[in-house]
Amino acid sequence: MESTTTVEQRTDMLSFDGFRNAVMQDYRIAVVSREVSLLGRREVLTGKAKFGIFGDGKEVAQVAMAKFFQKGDFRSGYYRDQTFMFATGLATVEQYFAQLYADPDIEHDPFSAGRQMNAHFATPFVDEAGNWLDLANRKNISSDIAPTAGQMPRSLGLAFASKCFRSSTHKKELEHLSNNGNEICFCTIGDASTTEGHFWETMNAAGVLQVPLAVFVWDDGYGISVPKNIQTTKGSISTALRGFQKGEDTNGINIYKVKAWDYAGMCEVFEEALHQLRDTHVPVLFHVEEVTQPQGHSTSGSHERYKSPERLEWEKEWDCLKKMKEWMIENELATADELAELEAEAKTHVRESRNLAWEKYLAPIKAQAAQAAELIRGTMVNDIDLYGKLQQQAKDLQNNKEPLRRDVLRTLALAMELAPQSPSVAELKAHSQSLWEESKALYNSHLYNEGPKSAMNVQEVKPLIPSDAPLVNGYEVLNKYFDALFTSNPKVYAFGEDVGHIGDVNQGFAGLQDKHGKDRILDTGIRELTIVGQGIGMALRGLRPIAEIQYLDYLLYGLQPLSDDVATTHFRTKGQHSCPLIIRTRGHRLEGIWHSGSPLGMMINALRGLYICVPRNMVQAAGFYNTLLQSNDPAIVVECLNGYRLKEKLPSNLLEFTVPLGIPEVIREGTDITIVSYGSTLRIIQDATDRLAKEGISCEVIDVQTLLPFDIHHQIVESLKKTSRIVFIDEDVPGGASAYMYNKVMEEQKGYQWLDAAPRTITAKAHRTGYGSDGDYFGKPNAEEIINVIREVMAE
Ligand SMILES: Cc1ncc(C[n+]2csc(CCOP(=O)(O)OP(=O)(O)O)c2C)c(N)n1
Repeated sequence: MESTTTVEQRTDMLSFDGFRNAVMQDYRIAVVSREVSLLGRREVLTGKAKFGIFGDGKEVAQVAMAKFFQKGDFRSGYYRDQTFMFATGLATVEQYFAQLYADPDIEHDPFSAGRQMNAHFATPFVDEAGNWLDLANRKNISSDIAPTAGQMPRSLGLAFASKCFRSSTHKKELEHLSNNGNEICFCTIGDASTTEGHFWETMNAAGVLQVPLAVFVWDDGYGISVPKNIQTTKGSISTALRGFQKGEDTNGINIYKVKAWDYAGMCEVFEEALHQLRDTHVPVLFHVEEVTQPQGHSTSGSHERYKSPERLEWEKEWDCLKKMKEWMIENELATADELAELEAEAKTHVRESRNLAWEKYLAPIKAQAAQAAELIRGTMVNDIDLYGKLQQQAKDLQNNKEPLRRDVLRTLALAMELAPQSPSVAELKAHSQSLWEESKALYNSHLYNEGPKSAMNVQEVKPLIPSDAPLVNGYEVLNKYFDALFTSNPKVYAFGEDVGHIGDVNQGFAGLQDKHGKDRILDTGIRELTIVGQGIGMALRGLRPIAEIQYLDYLLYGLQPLSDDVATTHFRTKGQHSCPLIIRTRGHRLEGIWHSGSPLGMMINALRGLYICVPRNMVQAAGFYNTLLQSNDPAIVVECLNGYRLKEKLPSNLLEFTVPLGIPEVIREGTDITIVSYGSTLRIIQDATDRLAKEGISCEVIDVQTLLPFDIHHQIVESLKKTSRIVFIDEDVPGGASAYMYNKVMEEQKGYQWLDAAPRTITAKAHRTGYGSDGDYFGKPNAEEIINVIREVMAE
């Protein structure tokens, strides 16, 4: 019923009847969508859903826009786009309501399996085994996120991927992913969200890169209550962006202004501009003005609080549905009666779909409640009072008209608390346990890939180091590795600041742009946020981007999309998207406040959903790249800043060897104390432990190699069983990643049982590290400090 305009219809549109039918169909979708908003809000206000945000006021603009969204295209949008979803045939009203109710059945809410708030859409990009679907032949929706403008960095990457596909020399191999890079990324954003830096960085990068990005700004004049004159210079995003306008001999973007109530006008402008964009890859921005928001921002408040009576009156007068209807009648495309009939039918359709969604959402919970009530009713007790209470519990549960899963579990728990001695408790407990397991699959799964594309399933292959293996600088290991990698895998791309022409600041890519091409290994502007976004979009489209953040200290600029977007991608789509983005960066100690960063605590807390690899040398780093490239999981590899000029033996199986994740390596065996660490600090530890050995203290040094995951087979506790003493050392702040390692070993591995002395952490200072070698010495853990602490532990 809500399918988009087909090719046949388009051809048919050349006739008056065909045109009329297409317009009627668009109007119908717009009316259905409005009804969804009205009814959806009521569902929240009557308590059937917790929160609602709707697309009323944008209906006409979105039916117009949807006409030009073709197979292969992508959307990176936000929560106002329900009409577009209905018009493209990618969502039904029933599915919409299922998501509003947080229905965890993916058959009911195919966008997020109840994990996302309403109107956060997605279509599948990968199958259950993690293989990319034929995205070139599908209409593709990248999963929405709630942070304003959070869709922008990703939109750049989705569009940039078209450019990669167009220039690829392996088009045949990639034809299920792209048709010669003809795909546009449609990006939607609210006018107030254009205030975010994300918007400006993305527009600038798109203007420089010349990628097929179409940005639609829905301008309703407000960001919740704050009007646009407080949001945007000159109160107009298209005016503010004027300098971005592409000239005849310049790059840039094409900017158009349209009115949200002007169906015919929008169709005309969108068609022409998008047709050109597909061909030329010159980005476009449509400033869609005079948008209304009839029900206000969301269910959390009313717009009467901040809109003047005049504005409210204007919104009624210029409501896009009203205007479209007037236009249709004026142009004799329909009579008022015909439209009234269509509107009545639309209302019925929405109500019926809503009812179906609610019934389907409730059915399994009701079944759970009935089954639990049955069990509680049958609980054997020999106290009449207790019996009565249990019967009442069962009755209350069964009579609950809108039970939640938690009500079922709570009632079962209360029943067991009431009658702990009952012989039925075992059965209640087992039943409860099975419900917990079922709920885990619904609510707690898919943080990472769980199937064949999990990085955890990659088999270890040891590096082969022949006896005559050349001893080379660390950066040369990477350089030779990347050379082999780019020769063998056409899906791999690398980009970042100074990565292209000079081959990165430490020469890992030196000479490789000349060899493999400017379109595979490339420089970017200084824009960590959109470097990450560029990688996200490429990864979602089936490429294998290695996005470089020049120094770990600058990861903060790109942390938001990594945390909000990448880390949640697999979880929030319940495995329907994979984002195998690799962030390559370098960190730990070097010089001064902003080139010594080791904020691993920040990262492991913000980035659950990514793997975090902290190789101690470049051979290990290459091994991690190989492991990750065989999987669909996203990850960060932190190379040691001061390791590029240290000598390493070059393995002969550069593309084959892998380093497994979560497997620590004992790099020095000992019997008196276990030292747990990673990265650059290991070299300081080596000095300290050599000297401690002379005093007769035998240290076992363990390199954890990855922080996420952490020691999956609990090897560290095995070492602790032997030594009974343990120290965790790193260069993060006190209470950072060292505290995380401590917690893992003490709590998860139950290490506390084996201690003969208090466990310790040795970390950097709370302040940043001062400049110069003494700044480093007094700011980061040093050998003398390590020796002193270990002597103290040994003396306990
Ligand atoms: C980073 C961030 N800051 C604040 C919010 C809260 N918030 C949600 S929507 C919104 C206003 C957005 O206005 P606009 O971009 O004009 O879009 P509209 O909702 O009007 O369509 C705000 C401030 C958020 N979701 N994300």
